[in-house]
Amino acid sequence: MTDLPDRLPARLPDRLLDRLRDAVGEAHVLSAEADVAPYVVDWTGVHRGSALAVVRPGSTDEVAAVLRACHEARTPVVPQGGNTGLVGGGVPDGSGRQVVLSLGRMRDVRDVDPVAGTITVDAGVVLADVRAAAAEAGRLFPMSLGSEGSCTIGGNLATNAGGTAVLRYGMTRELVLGLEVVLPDGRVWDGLRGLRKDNTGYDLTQLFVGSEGTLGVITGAVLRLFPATPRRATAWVAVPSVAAAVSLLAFAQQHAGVHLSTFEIANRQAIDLVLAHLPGASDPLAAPSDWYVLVELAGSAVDDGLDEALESLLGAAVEAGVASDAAIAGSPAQRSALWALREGISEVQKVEGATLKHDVTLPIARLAAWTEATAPLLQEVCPGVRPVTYGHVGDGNLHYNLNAPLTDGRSDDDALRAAAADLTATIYDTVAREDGSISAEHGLGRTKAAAAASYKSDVEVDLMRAVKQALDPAGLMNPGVLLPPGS
Ligand code: FAD
Ligand code: 2HG
Ligand code: ZN
Repeated sequence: MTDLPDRLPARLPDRLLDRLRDAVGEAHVLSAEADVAPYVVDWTGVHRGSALAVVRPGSTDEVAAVLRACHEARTPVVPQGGNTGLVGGGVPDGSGRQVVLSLGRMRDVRDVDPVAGTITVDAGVVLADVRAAAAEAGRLFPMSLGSEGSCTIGGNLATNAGGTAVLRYGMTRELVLGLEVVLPDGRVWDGLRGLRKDNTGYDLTQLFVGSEGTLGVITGAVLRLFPATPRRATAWVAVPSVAAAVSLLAFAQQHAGVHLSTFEIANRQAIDLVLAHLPGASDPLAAPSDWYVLVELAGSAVDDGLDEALESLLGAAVEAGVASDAAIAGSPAQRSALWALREGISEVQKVEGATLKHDVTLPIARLAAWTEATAPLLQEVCPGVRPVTYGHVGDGNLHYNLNAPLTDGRSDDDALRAAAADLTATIYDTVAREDGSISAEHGLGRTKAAAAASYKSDVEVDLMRAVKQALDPAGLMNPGVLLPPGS
């Protein structure tokens, strides 16, 4: 790949800034430190960079003009949606030479077609707004993340986001039919087709899904809609172990079939943090348990009896010893309270102190043995480290996040930071040995690009580099993200 020149000609930034202002209007090119600040730090607060400017185009044509100008000036571009990514992929590096391209002004729902089952949106539309537009048309857009009030469809597509509905509806890549993308040189690829069947060559749509802003800027998408699910039955279930949770999953699949829509796990440590830091949170069960599962069944208006089905499957599970207790939501408010226990975990981990995130996935059959074997290894590396383990157990995906040990009752963040590299290596090595993946749903960003390359075969890394070279030969799109710097 062509390397960028080490130093840009001295006058170039000014000329580039003028061209960017011409492209999107002066008000939408931010360069004052205070204006740029929110765009150069991520949600975790861990990834911080600096930017030459933040550009906020209002249309696909404006995105194209921005990319043309940056391409001619050989200036790297970092696409950014809601800036909720957890791996540092949406914020610039520390060089001050990168332009952040925010999709925040591109928020139009272009079309909803309930009969075809499609919704066509700008990439900057917030996920919750896509879900609301679908609901208004009597349909469901199933993707659901704790960040859905801020993250954008462009970011979801660029990271191939997962979330709590993957079990039933699949990852983002299974929810998209077509894309509109601005290429690194400013050309526009209009692939906004809503066809279910289209075998006319390489699947370019899927190439851009999960590309984390390294191949182009997604500006629009045609997404799939599903029948609405107004009937829901939700339970918070105490289970003695991860092995029991996996057995309960098999039970639930057997008893509830297609109605099983959510199957999320959390350990007691996670729930203790929620109870300590989330206002209004309370434990729905009388006695504490090592592990919990949030189970939800969902169906259409004709699917009566979901509560009874859930109750009977949980009764059978308790009898079989795979669950010890359960609380079934008796009202929408109780359902929201159960969901808050699960969805609040990321936020309360941050409040508690330094956190080391690991978004791993394993074959479901090996999940329990891996979890049991790994916990003591981590204690050897960092005594007292607190695994806050939760996630999408139905997909084999655990957020095996670590909070710092407590010293005199306070989070000893320095101890966690000192041991971070060894803790992460322990987790990644054991996951790799069990044929798992070191990024299930958050992507690689800047945090994991090097590690991922080291766990992949040379052939796989070469293929990824070849794709990057073909679409972005000047290496201007989000350099250092997904592939390690210099590759
Ligand atoms: P950003 O953070 O802005 O960007 C993410 C990446 O996508 C960057 O590499 C960026 O360059 C690229 N990008 C953004 N927009 C575009 C575009 N239009 N074209 C090309 N590239 C683009 N993730 C999950 O998968 N599952 C979860 O359950 C989940 N829960 C979360 C809960 C919380 C509380 C938080 C804070 C995050 C969570 N996330 C989850 C992570 C995050 O929300 C997702 O990765 C989301 O898809 C990112 O969307 P965004 O718009 O914020 O993207
Ligand atoms: C979730 O499932 C998200 O809640 C966030 O993927 C996980 O913050 C995290 O590590
Ligand atoms: Zn998750």
